[in-house]
Order: sequence, then C-alpha cells, then structure tokens
Amino acid sequence: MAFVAAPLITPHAATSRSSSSSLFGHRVTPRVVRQTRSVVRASASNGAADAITPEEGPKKRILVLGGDGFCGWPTSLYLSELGHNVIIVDNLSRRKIDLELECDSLTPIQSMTQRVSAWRGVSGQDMRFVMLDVAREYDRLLDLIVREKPDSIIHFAEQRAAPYSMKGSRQKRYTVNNNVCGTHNVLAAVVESGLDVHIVHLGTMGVYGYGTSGGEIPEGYIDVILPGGRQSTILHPAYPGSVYHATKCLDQTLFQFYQKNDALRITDLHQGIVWGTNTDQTLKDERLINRFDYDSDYGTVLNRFLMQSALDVPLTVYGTGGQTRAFIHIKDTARCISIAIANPPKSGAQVEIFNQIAETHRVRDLANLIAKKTGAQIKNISNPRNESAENELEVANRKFLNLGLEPTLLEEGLLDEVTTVAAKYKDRCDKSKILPNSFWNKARRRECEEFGLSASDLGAYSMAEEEAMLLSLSKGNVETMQKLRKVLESTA
Ligand code: NAD
Ligand code: USQ
Repeated sequence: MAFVAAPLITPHAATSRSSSSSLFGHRVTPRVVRQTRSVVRASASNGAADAITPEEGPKKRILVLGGDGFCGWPTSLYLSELGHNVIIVDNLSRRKIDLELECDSLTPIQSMTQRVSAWRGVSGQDMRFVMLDVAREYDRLLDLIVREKPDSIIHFAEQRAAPYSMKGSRQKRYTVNNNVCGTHNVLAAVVESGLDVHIVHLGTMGVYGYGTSGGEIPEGYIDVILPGGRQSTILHPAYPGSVYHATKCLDQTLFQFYQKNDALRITDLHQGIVWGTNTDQTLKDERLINRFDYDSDYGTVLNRFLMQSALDVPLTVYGTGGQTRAFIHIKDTARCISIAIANPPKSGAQVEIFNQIAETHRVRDLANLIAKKTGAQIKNISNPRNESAENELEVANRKFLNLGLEPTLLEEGLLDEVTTVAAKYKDRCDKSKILPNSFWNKARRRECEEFGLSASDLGAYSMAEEEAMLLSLSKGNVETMQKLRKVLESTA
C-alpha cells in the first residue's frame, strides 16, 4: 500500500514559538524553550494516566544496557541515587573502538570494576556490572533477564557515532549488525522471558532527517490522509543522514512490530546532541568521572568546540555552519530517562515516543558564541558529511515538559563546566585526532583532501590496521612492504 501523505500532515502537538536569548552578549535563537511548559503533571500520552515524578515513583530493578558509555554511566548513577536497583550491562566495545582509533576519552575514565566499587563506596548503593554483548550473546542476555526479572531495560548499547559508521564498509557493517541485532535481541528476549518489562530505547532526532519537515517536528507520529481519503496515524517518515542514523530508523520499525505483535511496552526517546560532561553524581569522586570524546568520529560538535578553544586551535565549522541541530545537557539525559521509567506506556498502547531535546542551535552560532567568550578563531572547513548546508529546525518537546522536565539551557553557565574540564585535561589530547577523517562518500573525501584535510588517512583502516595488513601482505619482507606502501599512497 502506498502511504504517501496528502498535503495535510498534522503533527500531534500544537506549535511552540521561538524566542531568542542573550549568551555572553551574543544573540542566539534557541527554538524550543521552557515557556511552553504550561501544564506540569499533565497526563502522559499513550495511556499512562497521571504523570509521576521520578522521586515519587516506585523503586525498580533496572538493566542499563550500554551503561559504561557517555550517557549510560551518568544515567546509571542518577537512577541508583534515586533508589533504583541498577545492573549495568556492557561489552566495553566503546573502549575497544578507542584502541582501534588510537584515541581516548579526554577525561581519565576508570575501569568498570573501579567505577562500580567507587560508587558503592560513595553512595552506599548496590550496583553490579555484567560484561555481555547484547548483539551476539542472546542466550546470556535471555538468561540475565529471566534471572534478574527487571521492571525496566534501558537500551543505550549501540554504536553511536555517525562519522564512525561512514568510515568504511567494515564500520558500516559493524554498525548495522551491532545496532539492529542488539535491539532485536532485546525485544526477542523480553518476549521469550514472558516477563512484563518496560523497554526504554535511546533513539535520535536524526530519524526525522534535517530540513525536510517544513514545520515543527512532532513527537514521533503524524496524521496523514492516504490515497482514497483514508485517515491514518503513522510514524513520521524516516530520513536518515548516515548508516548510524539509519539503524535507529530500523530500530523504530522493530519496536512498532513488537508492540503490535506482542504488546510490549516500549518508549523510544528521540534524543538530540548531548553536551556537557559531568553530573552531580559523577562529581562526587574523581573515579566516577564521565568520558569526554573530542575526536572527529565520536566528539560531538559543542563539546569539540569547547575543547578546541581550550587548546587554542581554530573551531572546526563544517561547511557554512548553517546546520541547525537539537541539543540537550547530559544532566537532562539522565532526568528524562528517569521520567520515562516512571511513566511507562500501558500494555497495548502504541510505542511511546518523546523528543528528548532542550533547544536548537545553528552550528555557526555556537562557534560564534564560544569564539566571543574565549577568543578562539573559527575555521570553516570542507564538510566531510553529505548533509544540507543550511536547515531550519523546530521541534516539539512538550511531552517531557508536561512531565516536569526543566531543561538546562546553554545560557546557564554550564559551558564553563565543560571548558574547565577541557582545560584541566588538555594535555591528554592528541591534536592529530581533531580534523575529520571519515567521509560520507568519494566526492566529500575528494573535496576535503583538495582542501588539505586528512591526507594521511586511508579511511577504511586505522594506521595500526593498515600496518598489520601491509606486513601480512609482504610476508614480513620490509622491502616489499615499502613498495606496497608506495602503491597505497599513490592510489589514496
Ligand atoms: P557510547 O558509545 O558512549 O556508549 C554506548 C555504550 O554501549 C558503550 O559503553 C558500548 O561499549 C556499549 N555497547 C555498544 N554495543 C554493545 C553491545 N552489542 N553489547 C553491549 N554493550 C554495547 O554512546 P552514548 O553517547 O552514551 O550514547 C548512548 C545511546 O544514546 C546510543 O544508543 C546513542 O545512539 C544514543 N544517543 C546519543 C547521543 C549523544 O549525543 N551522545 C545523542 C542521541 C542519542
Ligand atoms: N559539525 C561541525 N564541526 C565539527 C563537528 C560537527 O560543524 O567539528 C557539525 C556536523 O556537520 C553536523 C553537526 O555539527 O551538522 C552535528 O554533528 P555532531 O557530530 O555533533 O552530531 P551527530 O553526528 O548528529 O551525532 C550526535 C551523536 C549521535 C546522536 C545525534 C543526535 O553522536 O549519537 O544520535 O548526535 S542528532 O544529531 O539529533 O540526530
């Protein structure tokens, strides 16, 4: 059946209005603001009758898949502090990718054993860690769910960097296999366990695409008129901008199927770009510090700019910097998830979708305000990505506001926190990891190389892998290896 929407596309929620605010004397235009929060404690959509605050909700047993990561670790601590029983599940693949990319978190993160024991000591709360690959160890995952009988599973455990997912065919395939199989394993295991587990998944704003909506992006669903005049409510059309974002679109189709077929209770959080480093919990002890990615694959734009300014290197604005994106602070990530946990959809209700964002900003506006604040230079460089050079972005986020979220906005001085962290650990930074070295296609690569970016990078392989490959091809003969390297360099 063709479900091309007729011109009538009605977002579920009404339109919020833009406003502007002054940051460090600079005018910026956050498009989604707190004033829209008119009804605190309104009912959640989707069958959950009365909104419950995380503090007053029942204490739950929660599996946090991907709980060693940038969002997962502070969220685990936050939930634990609220009194929930938290079990972290992670295969440490993010740490292994650091080895592959020959890069590391700017902040000196501790091993999982040290992290968990530090939290137990600081908080007196129990917390456990299970090392398990969600995408490849189905039986162990099922066993864990059956044994622990969680009330909720929070699913962060995916390869989350768009640039890494576009680096080469190996990384594209890994991202699809890991993310789609992982999500499917969670769904199948919950069904097989026979337990009533609420699944909360971290999705992305990027499922909607950028610049195609032509108005406010609703929270997940739109009403359309199908050919023949029939009315329907469908998922907002998916329009991913990378292999990574495409996996989140595939995830949401899996959720829709499992909700329809097995009446699973699922919440999908379409989160914007997360910025910041620490939360009240990670600040309690140096051993609890959160990770901070600054490299061109995993570092996200605002944290990268703040890091670059601390290092006194130019801010890397891709293209014109006219890309508008949605942002949320790491403290609000944890808060939103706790709200979602406290307000699950009823069994049988459609997949609950929230837009998990605080505000929107244009990349060049962010660069300008940081430059103004710190005196950093700005450098517009060729865009390694295949994306719209300029786009508008207006996003509905009323569901979380109605459930009591008071978003942290950039203007609240928290940029200083990131700048302080960046300055404190800047000696740990490898400057060679700052310029982009993943390209969306050959044309983007060529253009960037003509611009002088990333001449040494061969894209699909890290230097260590390339070295190992050449050594193996030349069977250890140094002369043959040098010849092979010359051929590789001349064709790169
Ligand atoms: P991250 O890479 O820091 O953390 C992900 C964690 O999942 C890592 O610790 C990794 O080791 C683990 N993991 C990956 N695959 C696994 C598997 N198969 N089995 C077990 N563990 C596995 O990423 P993050 O920034 O914390 O993001 C967490 C989630 O939030 C992701 O799904 C991401 O798509 C989503 N998200 C992140 C952002 C952001 O700006 N960071 C924004 C929107 C959405
Ligand atoms: N950009 C620059 N300069 C940089 C880095 C990025 O101009 O040095 C630009 C990019 O071209 C892009 C924008 O900034 O237009 C955002 O890039 P990003 O790397 O900060 O964010 P993105 O790739 O979109 O991915 C991040 C997370 C991902 C999450 C997504 C939310 O890594 O896990 O899903 O944000 S969203 O973008 O809303 O889909």
